[in-house]
Amino acid sequence: MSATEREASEPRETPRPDKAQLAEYFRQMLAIRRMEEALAKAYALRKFGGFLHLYIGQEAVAVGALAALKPDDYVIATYREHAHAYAKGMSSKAIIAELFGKETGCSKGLGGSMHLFDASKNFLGGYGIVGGHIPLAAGTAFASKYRGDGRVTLCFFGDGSVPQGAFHEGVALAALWRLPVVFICENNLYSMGTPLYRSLSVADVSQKALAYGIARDRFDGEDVVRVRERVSEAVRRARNESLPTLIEIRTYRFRGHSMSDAGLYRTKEEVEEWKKRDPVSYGRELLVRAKMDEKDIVAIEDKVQAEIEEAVKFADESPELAYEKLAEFTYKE
Ligand SMILES: Cc1ncc(C[n+]2csc(CCOP(=O)(O)OP(=O)(O)O)c2C)c(N)n1
Ligand SMILES: [Mg+2]
Repeated sequence: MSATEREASEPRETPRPDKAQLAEYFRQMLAIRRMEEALAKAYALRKFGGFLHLYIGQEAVAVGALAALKPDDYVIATYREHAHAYAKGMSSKAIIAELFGKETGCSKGLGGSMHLFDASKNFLGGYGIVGGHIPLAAGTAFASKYRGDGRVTLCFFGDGSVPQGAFHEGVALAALWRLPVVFICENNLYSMGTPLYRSLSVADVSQKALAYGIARDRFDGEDVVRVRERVSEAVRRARNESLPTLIEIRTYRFRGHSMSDAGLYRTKEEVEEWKKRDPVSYGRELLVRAKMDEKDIVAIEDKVQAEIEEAVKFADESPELAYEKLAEFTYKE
């Protein structure tokens, strides 16, 4: 099926985005791409250490899915969460400074790459334990239902979470208690160096929804508009009917699992094949098709470039947290 045929056969309850919305999705995806490229460069220069898991190649998933939300809704994600944090409205300055271990970072430089967090934006992390945050998403959704605040929780995790007990516990409770949560499995075909077929007996992750009697969906994630439309349906179900959905979005990371991955478990040809479906290039293509002037697209690209350069400079020049303050944020007085 061609991309156009696929688009034609897809549901249309969510209105097609206008040119300004398409431009905003492209801007966000490009900013995330440039931010992570800058982070990779800084890591190579040893400006910071620890873990760094890049999202490059998957941008349309976070941007499209979060475009389906209201600002008050909750988002919770894994250690590959820079994109989700940015799309939830956290600044590139707060994110980059956090990775650089600076006081101006969103977690005062004490959390780092895997622990981005901003309560004011209802972005609840950043979790390093595979699958460990899935029951937490059931918890925030329970809180929303209990309080009647009308919020939806979006929970992102990888294919590696699905065989974990915590995944099944979280989804089972969400189903039983009819919680307003959307579980999004970003199936990038690998958990570290382990291909899907070695970790899951059923390749179609969305089928796990059948066991719990909840709605499911499954589609490819390179088109930001498709992601927004399909996730919007699940968000509506959560908000209007207080029912959970499990969505599997097939995607691919272009880089290694983390910075220390030599990538010996997959071929160069496979990676190149997936790069032809680059979500950022596709987002630009959508703008061309919407007849946006080339100079206006270039203006977005220039603005993004300037934003990221300024954010890196800001992070470079920011101070580290004073030694005496370290415990202030670790223990409650
Ligand atoms: C409970 C647990 N087991 C093992 C690990 C080590 N680990 C870190 S990432 C990862 C792979 C997870 O893959 P996936 O869920 O597919 O996400 P992806 O990295 O592909 O985005 C593993 C096994 C961990 N962090 N937590
Ligand atoms: Mg994976």
